[in-house]
Amino acid sequence: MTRTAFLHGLSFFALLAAASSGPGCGRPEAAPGPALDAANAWKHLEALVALGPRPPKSPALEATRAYLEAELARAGLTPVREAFEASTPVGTIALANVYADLAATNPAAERVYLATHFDTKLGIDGFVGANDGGSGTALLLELARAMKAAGPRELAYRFLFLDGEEATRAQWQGEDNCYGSRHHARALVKSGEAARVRAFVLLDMVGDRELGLLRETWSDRRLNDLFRAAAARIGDAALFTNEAQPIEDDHGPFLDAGIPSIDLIDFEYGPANAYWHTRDDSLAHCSQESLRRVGALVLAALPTLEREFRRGR
Ligand code: 1BN
Ligand code: ZN
Repeated sequence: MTRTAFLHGLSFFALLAAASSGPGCGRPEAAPGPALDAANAWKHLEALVALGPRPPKSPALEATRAYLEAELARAGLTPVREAFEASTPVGTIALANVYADLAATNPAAERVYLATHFDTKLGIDGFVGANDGGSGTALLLELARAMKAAGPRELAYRFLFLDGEEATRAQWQGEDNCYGSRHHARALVKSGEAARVRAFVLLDMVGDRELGLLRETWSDRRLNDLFRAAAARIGDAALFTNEAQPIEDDHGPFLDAGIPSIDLIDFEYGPANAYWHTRDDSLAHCSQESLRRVGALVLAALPTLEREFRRGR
């Protein structure tokens, strides 16, 4: 057979395969990745802000939990409410995390956490936490929807919405903060499940209109590098600033549990962070585009994380 006839034969089979598997390619196409709809995330943010401040014991905080459960169920996931009592300087408070699991192709697969907090800080008039608490929650709901719609991945995922992140006192001191994350991480360690968690990714204050994620220095260095590389790959290296700073946040208890963790956070909210924990943390200072950029970053980073990130490496 001549080379031309051979190629001709090949192209005949290629055409057959292309006709059955999609345009322009002779082999089955990879399943499309999750398609994030930033407008959906923004709608969630508007809905959360419309509930008003979400501090401990408020009806708005309970309405937020109910909203999370309803939206996770609408996405085809099964929400789980993890209720617990937190002993705080202002007394014992009933709190509840909400989470939903996305099973992997392999039922024995390890798990990655995508997490955020949804509460707002007590005692600040008009503080609705559009960015602080709202943005991560809105984006994580949309990530959960998009990832569920795209089907199972190589690793299992848990979408974890944390309660009680904010301190009950004015100052962030000692253990008066991160109640939901400490509760969840403690239970993971107790059950032995912590050893099967590949990584924990926290989204906090990711809706700032003038977005700039810093290098949070408690976070796992390899995860910091992995997310920066992903930003560069999608042509959005500007998503990260050159700032490096340690910030205590909900990733702390997971780091303490030996789980590689990262806090994706913008901690320059307004001039000299002037909007943080004030009534200026509003929709007007957030943008749909910022949610889109961080969502795209997370989705771009996950395949590398799944492929290259192994515990103990
Ligand atoms: C993030 C959002 N944090 C609180 N609300 C964590 C934090 C704690 C940030 C102390 C800076 C200082
Ligand atoms: Zn806060």
